[in-house]
Amino acid sequence: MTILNILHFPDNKLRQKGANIEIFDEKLKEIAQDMLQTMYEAKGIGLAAVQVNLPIRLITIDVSEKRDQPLILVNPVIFKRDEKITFEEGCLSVPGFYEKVERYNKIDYSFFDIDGVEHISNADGLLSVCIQHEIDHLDGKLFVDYISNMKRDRIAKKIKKHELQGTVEQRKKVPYSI
Ligand code: QAP
Ligand code: CO
Repeated sequence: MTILNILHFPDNKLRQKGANIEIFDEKLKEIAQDMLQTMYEAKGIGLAAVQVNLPIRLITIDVSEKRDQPLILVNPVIFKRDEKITFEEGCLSVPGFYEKVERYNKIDYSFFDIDGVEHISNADGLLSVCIQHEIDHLDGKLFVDYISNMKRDRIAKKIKKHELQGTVEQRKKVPYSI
């Protein structure tokens, strides 16, 4: 298993759209396990393949308190939405920033499991918001797209600055190799 590299906003690769998955093979199972491991290691509740630079319609989720109820959703589609809800969201691709976003509280959705079997299910509350957030990733959309341009630009600047500082830190550690 491998910890995958999570892309950070404003990386343009986060704007890639995920393609529908048509082959349910061992490789897909491996990717799903790597994504779960990556999500748990980063202390996330949801991760979309696009966030790890894989433009396919695959998401992993675990909203359970004990973090022992992994969900793997392939080609998820929401076909019914009900009741508005406002949720303070974060994102592994927008580390350290949280903003209120309006979503649907109740959804009916379909997905394929990792073996290629189709299921229909419903969700509300946190799980519902998480599925909407992750499907957005598969369409190249981020939660910061719902906030003001001014706030979004400020967040982009701050993340870029942090990342630059990270590079500086790395450079300090091995000055002789640069
Ligand atoms: C999406 O988000 C979500 O900034 C998943 O420093 C968020 O797992 C769905 C995270 C809220 C519904 C409600 C964020 C971890 C994790 C950070 C996440 C951070 C460390 C975000
Ligand atoms: Co996210």
